[in-house]
Amino acid sequence: MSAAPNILILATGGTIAGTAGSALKRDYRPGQIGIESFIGQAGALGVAANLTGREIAAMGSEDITPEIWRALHDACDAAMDDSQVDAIIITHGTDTAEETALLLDLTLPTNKPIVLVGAMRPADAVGTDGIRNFLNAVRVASDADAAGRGVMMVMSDRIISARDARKAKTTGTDAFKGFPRDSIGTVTPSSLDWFGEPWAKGRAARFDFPAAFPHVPICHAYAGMQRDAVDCLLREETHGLVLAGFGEGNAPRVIFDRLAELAAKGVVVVRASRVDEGLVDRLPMDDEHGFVAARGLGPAKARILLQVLLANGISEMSEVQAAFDTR
Ligand code: DAS
Repeated sequence: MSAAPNILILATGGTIAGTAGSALKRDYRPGQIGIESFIGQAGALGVAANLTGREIAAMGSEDITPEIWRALHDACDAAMDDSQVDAIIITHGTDTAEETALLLDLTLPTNKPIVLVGAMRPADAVGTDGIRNFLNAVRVASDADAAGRGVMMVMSDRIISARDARKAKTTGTDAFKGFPRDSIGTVTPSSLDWFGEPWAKGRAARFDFPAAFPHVPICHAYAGMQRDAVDCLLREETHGLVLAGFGEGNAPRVIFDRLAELAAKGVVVVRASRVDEGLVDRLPMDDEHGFVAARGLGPAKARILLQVLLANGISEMSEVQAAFDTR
């Protein structure tokens, strides 16, 4: 990487680009500020990187679509082969950032750093976290040791691996947590510490980006649920389902009976948990019924991984389990 790295910024909107128009207003609109504003602010603060912006979308990430995911993926993929680009930053809303991050992590190589960054406060809020998070992302993307760690998220002075990251609070600038690894480094605009060596240096894309995203519903567990809680989610083309179960991926017997019927018909059933944190490990019932244990992935990310696997023609239980076991 040259002394002043060339960083491509792919903007998608979110709160980081949001404005309220008044610091005293409760609501705000995401995706209002162009990426050039951040690039200008970074330049005025003396950041030693050549930043080039490109707008992929200007939206709240709750509205993200497979088409936008594809545009992001293709832009990153092209940048991986472009000798004029050293690293990529994606500005993104925080609501679905963990899903986008994991999807890109699974479908892109690791030869250049890719950093997702967002904010919990709009750009014109008192004490906005956007510009600090952005400068932190530039710091990470500029670092010679950043490649080979897969896609990363930078929020509240922490670097979290895509596989580990999740939004764990509705508000507050420290909304993101990592599990099983809390964070893989810390960063401020003036400092950077990695907790360990890159573990995925030179890794090729593990899976093809889905030509189409298969229908994979999430069945959220609740006390007293009945079979129809599963059945109302199914379509003819449903070949995968994620259970957001109680505790360690648990559910009422009537639900497991229904899921076992589906698994016997070839639907890939992944047991995850509605609980915020913790592993869902394999149990004897998984062997009995052909279920998959989501391990460290929560329901939303388990769904992304299952969609990628199904789209890549992987549906055999042990192969799917291996993908959930592999970091
Ligand atoms: N508006 C939401 C989003 O775009 C929240 C955010 O960005 O933090 O995901």
